[in-house]
Amino acid sequence: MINTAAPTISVELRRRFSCATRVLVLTGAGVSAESGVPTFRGGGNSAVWKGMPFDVISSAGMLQRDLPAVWEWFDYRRDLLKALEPNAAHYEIARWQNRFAEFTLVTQNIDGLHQKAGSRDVVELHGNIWRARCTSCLLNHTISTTKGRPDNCEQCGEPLRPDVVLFGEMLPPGAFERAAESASQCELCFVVGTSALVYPAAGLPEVARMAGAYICEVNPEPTPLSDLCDEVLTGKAGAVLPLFGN
Ligand code: BJW
Ligand code: ZN
Repeated sequence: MINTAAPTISVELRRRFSCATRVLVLTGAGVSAESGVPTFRGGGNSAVWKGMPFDVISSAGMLQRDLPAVWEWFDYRRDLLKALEPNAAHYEIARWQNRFAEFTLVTQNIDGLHQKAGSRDVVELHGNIWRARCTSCLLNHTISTTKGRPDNCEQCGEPLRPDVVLFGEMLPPGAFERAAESASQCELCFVVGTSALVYPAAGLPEVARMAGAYICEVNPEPTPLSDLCDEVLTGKAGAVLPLFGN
């Protein structure tokens, strides 16, 4: 039988949460699952597009071979996303930015739901599905929910590509460095809704741990990071995170 009871937050974690000044939150696809965004791995939800696993279609190689197919996959996902709203986990994390003196939200998600919930200055490790980038001059273009996306750069006329980080691509300049710097200085680190399989993001909790931070994972399933954590809150982010506000 599945245990649906809310996990208990230890006295130690509550104490640290009330005293902390430097806090880092790392999120993954699971934080958006309760908004209706499919996760990548696990369960029956593993992303497949026209018979291709997501790590094939969302790869640097596929972009080289077939940019229109990559756009079709991202157009499909933007279409799904445009009606979706942040959930209780996104809103709770947004409240934390005003609670701690130094707060850094690092996300692997490209859906923009943290920002929609009010989070500012989010470190987006894997880009954003609501932006396109010129393949030549690198100019960013915002993609609106209402108008169609342009195919070519408004500055130089060359083709655009999704401004997301595909497998085998480098992260945006400075993004990982900023995240790693915050991880190396935080006292409390939450790891929420990530399978912790994709690097370099999955290495951030280890950086925080090495710096002496208390690590708390929030996930209904164990991950390769669970053993490294000081505390594992087993449950859905939308049910667990609001417990901190009470
Ligand atoms: C809930 C929940 C609820 C469910 N509440 N939780 C070191 C070792 C080995 C390999 C590498 C390495 N360093 C780099 C690599 C290669 C590669 C990599 O990591 N591969 C591994 C998979 C083996 N990394 C890269 O290529 C990265 N680039 C790079 O490192 O550049 C340098 C370099 C270049 C060239 C060669 C070598 C190095 C780039 C990674 C880009 C990842 N991009 C994607 C796709 C983005 C575009 C798109 O959306 O299509 O990003 S992959 C996909 O995975 C997506 C996600 O951001 C990312 C992480 O997934 P996430 O968020 O963890 O989601 P899931 O689905 O895996 O897990 C969901 C979790 O939620 C589960 O645990 C559930 O239980 C939980 N959950 N409901 C809370 N309600
Ligand atoms: Zn251009």
